[in-house]
Amino acid sequence: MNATALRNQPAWSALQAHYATTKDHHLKQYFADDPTRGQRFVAEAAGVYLDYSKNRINSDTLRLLLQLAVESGLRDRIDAMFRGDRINVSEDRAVLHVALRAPRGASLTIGGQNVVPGVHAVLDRMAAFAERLRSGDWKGHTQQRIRTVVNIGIGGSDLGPVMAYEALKHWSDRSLAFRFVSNVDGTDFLEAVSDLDPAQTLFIVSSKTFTTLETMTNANSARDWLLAGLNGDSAAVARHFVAVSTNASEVARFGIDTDNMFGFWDWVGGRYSMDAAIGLSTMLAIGPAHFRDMLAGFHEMDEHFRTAPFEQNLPVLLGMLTVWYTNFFDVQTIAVLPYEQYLKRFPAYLQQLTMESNGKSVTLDGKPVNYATGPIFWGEPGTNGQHSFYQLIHQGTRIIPCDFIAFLHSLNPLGRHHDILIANALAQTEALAFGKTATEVEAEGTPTQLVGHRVFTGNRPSNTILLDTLTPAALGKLVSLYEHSVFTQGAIWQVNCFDQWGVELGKVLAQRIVPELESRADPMLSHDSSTNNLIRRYRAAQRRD
Ligand code: G6Q
Repeated sequence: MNATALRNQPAWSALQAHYATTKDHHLKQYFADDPTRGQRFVAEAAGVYLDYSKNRINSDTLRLLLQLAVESGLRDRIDAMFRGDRINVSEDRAVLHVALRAPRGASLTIGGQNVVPGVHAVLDRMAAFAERLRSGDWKGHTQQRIRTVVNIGIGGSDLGPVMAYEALKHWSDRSLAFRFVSNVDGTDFLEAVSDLDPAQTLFIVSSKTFTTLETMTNANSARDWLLAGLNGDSAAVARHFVAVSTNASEVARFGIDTDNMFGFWDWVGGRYSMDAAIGLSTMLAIGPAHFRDMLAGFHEMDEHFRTAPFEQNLPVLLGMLTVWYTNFFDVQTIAVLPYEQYLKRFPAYLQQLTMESNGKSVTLDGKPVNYATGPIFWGEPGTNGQHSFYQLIHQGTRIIPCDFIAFLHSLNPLGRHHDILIANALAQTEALAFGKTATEVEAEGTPTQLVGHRVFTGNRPSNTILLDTLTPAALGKLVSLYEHSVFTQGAIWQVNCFDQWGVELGKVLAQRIVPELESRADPMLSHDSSTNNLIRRYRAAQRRD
């Protein structure tokens, strides 16, 4: 199927016609017409409850969206991924992050080779290391116990680990501290280590390629900082550095003992690697047993995605709703609003997952798309966002579909806090959907000149995603839910969710300008006049002119 073919799908045309006739239908009316709507437009699997009734859809919308999924070959795409086909066509790679959470004894193959035993071999090595470090058996160069772990990585080698650490802090060993350094801005590194004792610090250099400029710059500074604090004894590196990478030779060149390297594979994309060895910091924090619980949660949602009929399939439903808003309502952004403080980095994590995966404008065969693809994802935890940007969601001119994520039980029960938190989440979805009419505002005694300001048009869509408690398994389910929702969207748009040429570009471009900023001699500049001028201005400030 080529790009034009998507727009020629019978379901696509039917959805266009359906949109034209239903686009102004108000959620208030949908709910009035069907008092059971709030129980009908729901789905539950793997302990995740999805209420999608407050979306601008009816049964026909749903039927047509699922028909579009069928016509777009979503089933084949799912099967191809789980079969280990090289579905990352632009990099000629299989995409098998689902194998990272397959139980011991399962079989997922690439080119006839079962990759699951290799996955568990690495998990076992990680677990052995984690036990040693957590028990204090692993000592630093001066025989002191490690008290702080600093993960150095960026993008997929940072956002997953930091999100998971924050999300699962409740389950972590509080006698160990964790820091995450990603930015090449020296402030990030210096602030992270300013109060640390090198003798008690372990660095994890997390880099799939082990060539990423930011990570290697930070890793080199970390090595200098360590050696400066430990009398320059380079033997210390082996006790204070471990690596997570696919590139053993570069790891060895850096001076890290490859016995302390934890590998993964080219069939794991960076943004899909938090449950591979890139999750080493997570395992050190929460311990191997909890880490395995997290993997089991991922796996449960993977199996649901792989096997459940589309109409009950949570990732498919979430993904197709995103397609509905993106391609028919011309929605530009989607807000993700966790009512759970521990998920404060979840929106940042999701930004990479969603936008690096589906921010594409050519199809799998390299042809330009003639429809919109990945929307912008953003968000903040509730209730904080309510006191800032929710204004625009309630009363602005744009439709911003929202995912409200909440847990039935708090990990930190404290007086009435949780009841108030959840009441806010529910109240927001209600207000967004139903709004407040001028008549209602007037009935409250509002002065006439203020009525317009206080009207809420409503009809603003949202999903509510409820889980029981934020356990490691719950986090795995939630991440897997979004991973497969992204996959579903990508299958409809026929884009490659698994490459990132836009990110690669940045890696190359900076390498060209660095020497031009640093050279002693005046460089021959051949950029545009703006870039040339900015380079000269920087050089002048450094007195290199
Ligand atoms: C993720 C991307 C990107 C990558 C980083 C770090 O899917 O590919 O964010 O994770 O650029 O790359 P390394 O792990 O190779 O340092």
